[in-house]
Amino acid sequence: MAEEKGIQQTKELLDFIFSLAEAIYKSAKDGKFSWTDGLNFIEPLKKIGPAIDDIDEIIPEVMDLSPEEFSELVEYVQSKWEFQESPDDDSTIEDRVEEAINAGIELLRLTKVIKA
Ligand SMILES: [Ca+2]
Repeated sequence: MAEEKGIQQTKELLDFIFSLAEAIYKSAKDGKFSWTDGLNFIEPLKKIGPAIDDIDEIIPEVMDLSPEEFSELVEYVQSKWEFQESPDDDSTIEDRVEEAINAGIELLRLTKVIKA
């Protein structure tokens, strides 16, 4: 927590990415997408708005993450989301958090490019 930029925006980004992943997982679980699956996307959609507004703050914050801050993000994610362990997947929670951050940044960049 000693770093200047903190991790609040990054937490919000992770909230968005993991809730989006969960919505996709829930919707596809029965093998088909139906219009009622749209309800699963309300939560992630509520989170993307603020994240887009904060994009100029999120990127520097992510670039500035210290190892301690990253550990805190991993703990945050673990406390909020459940992870399925699959036998053919040896990726750690750390890997997933890192991938989620990268995916989130790319998605925000893309959104900004499309909006522009
Ligand atoms: Ca479905």
